Amino acid sequence: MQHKKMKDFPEDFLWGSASAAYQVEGAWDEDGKGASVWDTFVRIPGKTFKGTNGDVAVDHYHRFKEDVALMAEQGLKAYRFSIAWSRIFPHNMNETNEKGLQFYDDLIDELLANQIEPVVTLYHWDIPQYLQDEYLGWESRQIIEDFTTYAEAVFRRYGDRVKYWVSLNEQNIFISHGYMMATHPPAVKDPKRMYQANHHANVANAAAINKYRSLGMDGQIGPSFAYSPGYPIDARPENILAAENFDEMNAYFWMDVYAKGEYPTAIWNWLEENDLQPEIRPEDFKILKAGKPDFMGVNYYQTSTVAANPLDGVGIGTPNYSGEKGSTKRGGIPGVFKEVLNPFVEKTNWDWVIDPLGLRIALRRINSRYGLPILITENGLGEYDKLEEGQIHDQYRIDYLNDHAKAVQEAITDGVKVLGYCTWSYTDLLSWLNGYQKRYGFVYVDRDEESPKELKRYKKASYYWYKEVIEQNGKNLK
Ligand code: BGP
Repeated sequence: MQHKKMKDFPEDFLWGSASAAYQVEGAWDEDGKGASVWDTFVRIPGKTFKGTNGDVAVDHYHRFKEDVALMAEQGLKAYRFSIAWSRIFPHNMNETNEKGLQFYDDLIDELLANQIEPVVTLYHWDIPQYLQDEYLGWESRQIIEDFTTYAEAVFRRYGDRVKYWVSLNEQNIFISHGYMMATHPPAVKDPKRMYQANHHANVANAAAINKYRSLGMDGQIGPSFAYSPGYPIDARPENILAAENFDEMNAYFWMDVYAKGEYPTAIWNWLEENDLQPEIRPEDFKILKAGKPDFMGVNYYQTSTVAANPLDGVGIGTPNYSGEKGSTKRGGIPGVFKEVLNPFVEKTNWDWVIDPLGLRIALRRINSRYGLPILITENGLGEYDKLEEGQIHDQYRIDYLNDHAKAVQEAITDGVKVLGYCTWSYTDLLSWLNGYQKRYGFVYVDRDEESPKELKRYKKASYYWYKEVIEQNGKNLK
């Protein structure tokens, strides 16, 4: 629908930006930190772009004051970051590491001193390596207890100051990449194991939310889901059904569990038919149903366009991790759907679809299906940036963010409750599989795959643009 008049962004709207521990901190083995699965995975030859790792990343661990000062100058209202579990419990689940705890105390205090709301992610993919070694991490039910223990420790430590918590970041991504595509740790290709690990992650997520509630803390908690709404390629009924399949299997399969504590019927049925259903204990549904989040966190980058795929049709595809436009090989699930090219939308150099209206559609669908408030926990453009005489003219990023923020305003005008908008990312950082050349930040960090150089920070054109958006509470969006 088209509106005659747009609603304003709410006065307390969280104009934010985001990062994740492994992608920014560096200091991978300092101050008592233990190894995470990512510290190990990046050392396997051929796993990441040009063998890049987060050993130094953008050295946020040592430079967080400089980074927060840049946020403050920009007027940022919220900063979403994640805690590295292996800084808090480096060697086992019985002993915490005071220096690791202190780092996040200092970061949170620095943010609050600058009127920046901390939005804290408990888990952004970096499970301690010893839990992987001891019992295969997410594949064991023991993870439910251990994740809850870790969550409780950080709730108790920071809960007086942190009012927004993200439980799991993109469970759909770390599970599918970790256990189906083998592109993330633990690099397994086994759908049966994937669905079991995924079920444990669901229960762990709900158990952490339940723990938060039981502590009676004053704040909000929810997961961040990577939602790519599905479009049918055309109006042929079989393609409409393929799009339904896509959304049920790739989105509602997770979000229904978060919001309703149930698996969608058609997908559960498909799992049983293929003998892929996870083992579930009767008490799991009690935990899942009680663990309904306060908000749905959404990481939105793109939409997916799909068509019908026969039982002998295409399987898993190959994403573009090189930045060579057009190198993606689209895949699908035989008998369910296949991804196809949408001729109506632009793409980035990494073949990610640019579709701002898709964000409004995503917000509308979540609102209709779950009736939960939404916190946009990531949205941004990964591109090559050029540093020219100390300046970065990233007009393409300004256009991208402007159009997406405008789509958020349209969704708000549609009646969707949106708590905030966190761009990905604040500074440039390590892109898990794409090295340092795929940049997302408002702040350029001068380093590349070959060398961390001096890690000098430069404000991009988009930094100044977002400053104005925040000042005017979105009134200057075009
Ligand atoms: C999300 C992750 C982020 C970030 C972002 C961009 O899936 O939560 O951590 O990396 O995507 O992805 P990429 O770095 O692959 O371009």
